[in-house]
Amino acid sequence: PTLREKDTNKYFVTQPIFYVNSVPHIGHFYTVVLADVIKRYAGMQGKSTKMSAGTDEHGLKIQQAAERANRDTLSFCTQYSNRFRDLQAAANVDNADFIRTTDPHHRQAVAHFWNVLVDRGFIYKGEHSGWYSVSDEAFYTELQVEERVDPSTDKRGMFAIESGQPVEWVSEVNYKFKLSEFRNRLIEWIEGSQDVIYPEIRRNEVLAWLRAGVDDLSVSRPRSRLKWGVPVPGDDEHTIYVWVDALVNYATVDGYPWGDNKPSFFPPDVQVVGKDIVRFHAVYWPALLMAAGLPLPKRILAHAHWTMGSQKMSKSKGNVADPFEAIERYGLDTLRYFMIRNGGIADDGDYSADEVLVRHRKDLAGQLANLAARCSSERLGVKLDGFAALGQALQRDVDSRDITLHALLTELPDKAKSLFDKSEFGRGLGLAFDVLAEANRHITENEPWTLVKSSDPQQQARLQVVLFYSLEAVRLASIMLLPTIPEKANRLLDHIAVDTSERQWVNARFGAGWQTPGPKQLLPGVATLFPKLA
Ligand code: ME8
Repeated sequence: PTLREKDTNKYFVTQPIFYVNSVPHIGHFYTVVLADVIKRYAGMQGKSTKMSAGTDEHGLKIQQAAERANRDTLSFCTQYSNRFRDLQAAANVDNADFIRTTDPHHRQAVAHFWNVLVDRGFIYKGEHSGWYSVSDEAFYTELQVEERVDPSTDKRGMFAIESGQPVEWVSEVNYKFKLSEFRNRLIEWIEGSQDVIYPEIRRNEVLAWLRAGVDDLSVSRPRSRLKWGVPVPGDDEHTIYVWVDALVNYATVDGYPWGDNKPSFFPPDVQVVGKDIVRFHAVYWPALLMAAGLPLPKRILAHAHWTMGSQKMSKSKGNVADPFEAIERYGLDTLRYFMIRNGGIADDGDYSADEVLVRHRKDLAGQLANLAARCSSERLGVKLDGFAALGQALQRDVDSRDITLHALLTELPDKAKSLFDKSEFGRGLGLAFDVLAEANRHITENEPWTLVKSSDPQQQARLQVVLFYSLEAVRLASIMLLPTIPEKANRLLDHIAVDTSERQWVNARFGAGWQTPGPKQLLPGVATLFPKLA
């Protein structure tokens, strides 16, 4: 039986579930925020949204980490899981369903999923030899490893080329999944749409792997080696491979197994992952879903990584940033804005305290809040006669000084949307800030503070037009910033008295803001929105 499709208005965004062998760092924070921005942006377009998050707690990596710490495995997991749960709240994630793979209902769902694969004939037992990386929880072939000296220990050893992690030779009897049978269907799926794997560099990478050929996948480990996981149903001597277990979370979080009911939100509309785990999400996961007869995700969004000092972040080098500390120091929305603006989808971003401060000072305080303050009635001492008057003033006067800004404001929403739709939020916001810079130039040139002193009716009319442009620039930029800096953008919209019902994406249209007679007074307080940081 095929599953009935979910309602088209439902929009499901997933975060990867994080390993509980260490505390969250700024890279995890980025994934979390990016997923939240995508979800909020969909919500602004009237979608009913769901986000999943959680922790990946089984497998050898966690088992060994708990052993090293001399701790009970589950309480070890709980301690770190809680830190990732805290991160959701600290990042102001809009309502995520948080799942732990040690939850009993998830463990039952994994066993069910396994049985479906067995029933449909995609699991068999076989000899497996290969190189295993505990850190990556992945098998590698001879071609995917190299012998070299580990610079941190000076010892020779074998390492995975792609991740740089040490590997060990393993030869054992495992259950295997007939991944190779899905090669052609996977290629068709990816080639069938430009977008199922984004960005293109990752899409090409996945197609190249598939074209080179795929082997069947080892999906269990002998219990003697791996105890911490879900036992293979009917064979306690084997434990289900942690990645199969982990990937199933995206279904369990929506109530899998569904039986005769249809899922509410599955399949995911966007699955946010880092570029390090593309193979698992763009090859194994869709193949497992095809095998189980379940619908495929609409899109895998693989973002680039954060470096520090242009180097891969690593605890041993000491170049890891703690997101909780950074939020404390810069304020959440400033950090969210910096990560989204500077963080890449295709290209790596470099995390630096100086750059966070520059974004805060130049963009948020210098362009956005500054423009809002410059056109505010308290500063100018002008009484606004309802916003409708501003729009009418615009109809009457076409002034050559307005042409550039007029065109930019008119084009901005569609241009930004085409980038936002690809989750290129940083680039879309770049356009909004270009327009804010032009709006600041425009207000400097037109000097409303001089116009306000004149009693000439023409000058008074001109004042209304100038204010109209500035307020529209603030309004459009604030609406576009809502997914990224929800708290501050809402406060700006309060400041310019935009009704809460007019903060949807459809309201981001030049001139659309002031059709209802607005209030006569702008709220104070915009100057302290992005206070000076040390
Ligand atoms: O891979 N820059 O968990 P994980 C940006 N449990 N993002 C980064 C990053 C960096 N430097 N480092 C990590 C796992 N990330 C599995 C996932 S999903 C079914 C199972 C982000 O704790 C990025 O999203 O190692 C990456 O994919 C994720 O954290 C990996 O987190």
